[in-house]
Amino acid sequence: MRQTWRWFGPNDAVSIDELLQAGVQGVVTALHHIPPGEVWSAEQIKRRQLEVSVRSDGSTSGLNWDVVESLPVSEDIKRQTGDWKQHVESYRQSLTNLHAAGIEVVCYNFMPVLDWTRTDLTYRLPNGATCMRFDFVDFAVFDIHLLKRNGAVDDFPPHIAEAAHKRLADMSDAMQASLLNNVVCGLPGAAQTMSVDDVREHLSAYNTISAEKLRANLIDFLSEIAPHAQALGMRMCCHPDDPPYPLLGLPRVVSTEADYQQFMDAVDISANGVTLCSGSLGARADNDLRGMMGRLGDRVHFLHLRNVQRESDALFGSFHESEHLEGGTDMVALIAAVLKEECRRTSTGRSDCIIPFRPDHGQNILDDHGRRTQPGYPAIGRLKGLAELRGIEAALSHPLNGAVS
Ligand code: DNO
Repeated sequence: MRQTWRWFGPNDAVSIDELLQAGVQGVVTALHHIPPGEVWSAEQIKRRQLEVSVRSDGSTSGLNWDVVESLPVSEDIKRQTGDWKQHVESYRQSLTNLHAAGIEVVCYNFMPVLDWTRTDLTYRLPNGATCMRFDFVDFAVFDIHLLKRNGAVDDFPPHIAEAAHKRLADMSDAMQASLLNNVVCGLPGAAQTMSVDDVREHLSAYNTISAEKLRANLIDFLSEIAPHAQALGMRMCCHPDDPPYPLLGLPRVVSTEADYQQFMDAVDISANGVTLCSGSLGARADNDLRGMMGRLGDRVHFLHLRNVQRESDALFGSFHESEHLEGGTDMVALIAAVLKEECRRTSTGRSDCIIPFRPDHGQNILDDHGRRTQPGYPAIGRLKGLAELRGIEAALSHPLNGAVS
């Protein structure tokens, strides 16, 4: 397993020097400033590679840009509207340019409008750490009462809608503003302030797009892109919906093993693969992460290892981001499945037998409090996660352990 780390570029509050001290082996990054639909030029890619390759004193870091996360898919491609065909062309060109720069693994997602969604970015745990949380009742407050989306009330179980009604009465204006802000954090352009009207406009563009249509559009996109990636020797890997169920009346088609199986069968080549995110998928009780690694493993090109604590027995509901070895996913079992897949690949002579993973998200602990990092991406909380995951790999790979062979 290759120990990678997400780095948001020179403005990231966690520096390349710090990544080295954390023992990171490779970098996951993206050209976040380039809008979806535009080409990533060879020059811009080179510039980011250079930024990854040096420490603050100008000496070489020895680190490479291993994985792209994400090469974003434009909303036009997802809906097949406007200039979508041009955007597909740009996507192919970006892949060509990335390949020329020596980068092979590209993560993307196919979530309409939203990327990830949380209601609280600094949920306080009993030990003083903070983490991100999705509270189903708060989300219902947002959807039914702040956004006032048509029909929203019918999308929640009656007891949740009722609880939201009661909770709203106890929420100050400041609390409502903060809830709104937390939810829109996962929207495109969230760095700028987005109003409720902006959100409504984004949503209305999907009024006529059913889940079937979105799935067909994903398959069309992959039919164009994956063979190109395959010819270049690259690997595309689709990140799951986070959380893995429909929100705000939007369709979602990458939430379960069956979803993955469907679009992988439709374009049945190895370049059409999976980003196995145990945190996103694990928010849903019926996703069996270890089994998914076993069954889809051949096409898993990238792993996000984190854990969530589901807060109810419902299939969908509230959850918070737990420590990497706590929560609903048995991380030891999952890593054992990853190591087995790596052994299998080695025995068949595959060149991609070492799968990159990153410790996904982390709780804010110690000096993370007060450091201005991206939500979910603190330095120390992630380092703790990485260290724990690395420990599992070391133990399971040790000759004394007969479990892997
Ligand atoms: C959140 C991330 C996602 C992910 C994209 C991949 O922390 O896991 O934003 O990068 O969905 O396309």
